[in-house]
Amino acid sequence: MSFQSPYLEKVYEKVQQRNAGESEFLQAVKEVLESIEPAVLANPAIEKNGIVERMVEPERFLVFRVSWVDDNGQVQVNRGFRVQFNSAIGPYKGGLRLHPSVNASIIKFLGFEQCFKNSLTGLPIGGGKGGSDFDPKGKSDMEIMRFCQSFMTELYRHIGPNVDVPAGDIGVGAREIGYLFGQYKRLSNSFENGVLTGKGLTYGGSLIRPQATGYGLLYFTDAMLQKAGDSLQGKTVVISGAGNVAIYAAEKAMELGAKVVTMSDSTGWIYDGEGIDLNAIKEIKEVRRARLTEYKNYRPNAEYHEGKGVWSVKCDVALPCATQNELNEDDAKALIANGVKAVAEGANMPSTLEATKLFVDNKILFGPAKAANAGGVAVSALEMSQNSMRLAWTREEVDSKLHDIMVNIFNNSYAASVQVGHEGNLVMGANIAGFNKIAEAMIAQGVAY
Ligand code: NDP
Ligand code: 2IT
Repeated sequence: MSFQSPYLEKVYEKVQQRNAGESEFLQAVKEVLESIEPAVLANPAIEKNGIVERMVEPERFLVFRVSWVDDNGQVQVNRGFRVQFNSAIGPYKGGLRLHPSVNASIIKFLGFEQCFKNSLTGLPIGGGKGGSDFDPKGKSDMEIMRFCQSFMTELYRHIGPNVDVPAGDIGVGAREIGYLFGQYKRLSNSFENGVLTGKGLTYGGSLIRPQATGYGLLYFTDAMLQKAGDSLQGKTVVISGAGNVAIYAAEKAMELGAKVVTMSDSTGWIYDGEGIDLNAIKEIKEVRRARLTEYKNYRPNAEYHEGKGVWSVKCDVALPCATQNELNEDDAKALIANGVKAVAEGANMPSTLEATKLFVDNKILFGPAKAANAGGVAVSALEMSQNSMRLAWTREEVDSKLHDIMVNIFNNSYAASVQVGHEGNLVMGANIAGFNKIAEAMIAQGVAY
């Protein structure tokens, strides 16, 4: 193990024992512990107060059965999860993921990362995450509704506007949030719309929330490029994914003068040298919930390839926006060999540890997920503010707050990287800036959990 600090070494050993086999969670913890080392060595109060061993252990981890009836009258059983990771700086906050791969390791890695991300936003939100191994693909609206109602029938007793505020993630958008909110309202007999974010506009949703993660990612990428005296104007951008984050990342990249040439889904990827037709993507993915194979019907000159391949395309900027560990060491080598200037993570932990190290060592402008994709949860926190006030801000107001938050996250992460003598290493900078605020709040609140 690569720790200088015997304290961190000991904490990480314990994490490995306690969470044996949970590869995604261990990966996320390892990256954070390695990068906060200078902050831990510089402040003896961290070890004295047992901060790191408390941060790596969730405050609460709920696992529950979700049974529902499909359209054929068959009973189906899924497993539901909610991790309430850290409430030092605010109510637990984080999305719900519906995907067949969901398990304890994935929920815990996402919840752990969320704590630092939420801290970086500067807003009062703690960290949480949840979801289920339910596969939304091919399900009817009624099946989605029955699943969401059953899921909420257990979850509702554990959440609340001042307790834990779920939102969307993979497989969860406005449709699912609507069904979840309807069931919460019925069970609690109370219109508390601050309990969920990502809601529809008619019942307390915020303008710009659907766009926020993608737009925020580009505001962050723009800030990285500007610091290096560059901009997005005229850049070639490759994007993976074709879901919520990918679509609005592409939209903002184009608005800022770049050309987006790829997108992907879980079966294949498209290359469109003339620039992706985003209206076609929105119709295929948002309206019809169909496959990217259909893109050729709109743009006959575009290429469709089965499997994975976005990172082999020559580009200036790469934006992984699909899922964890989708960009490995070989992909990073290919991107670097092709002259990539900036990589910013729209997805959570899309780069493996080896790929991240290559980007950092080669001085590629690298925006780690916790910092670069924080725009989604930041606007969720703004949605909570609007719900508390019972008022709604305009599109321009929300967008300008989002922009300022992303620039602040970049500046704070950059400043933290300078402070520890690793100027420009935003992996260290973001982890340290996020960590320090939570640590200070935990120390102030004493040892109760
Ligand atoms: P969506 O469900 O809208 O889209 C996910 C996209 O990624 C789809 O194109 C999907 O393909 C693809 N994908 C998902 N899983 C896999 C997989 N195992 N292999 C290959 N492709 C896959 O989700 P989001 O856009 O909301 O989320 C994308 C990423 O961004 C996730 O990592 C999420 O945690 C992260 N994120 C999301 C935020 C949000 O506000 N929504 C905020 C911050 C981060 P297909 O259509 O075939 O399923
Ligand atoms: O990973 C994330 O930050 C999200 N899925 C958004 C969480 C939120 O509460 O808006």
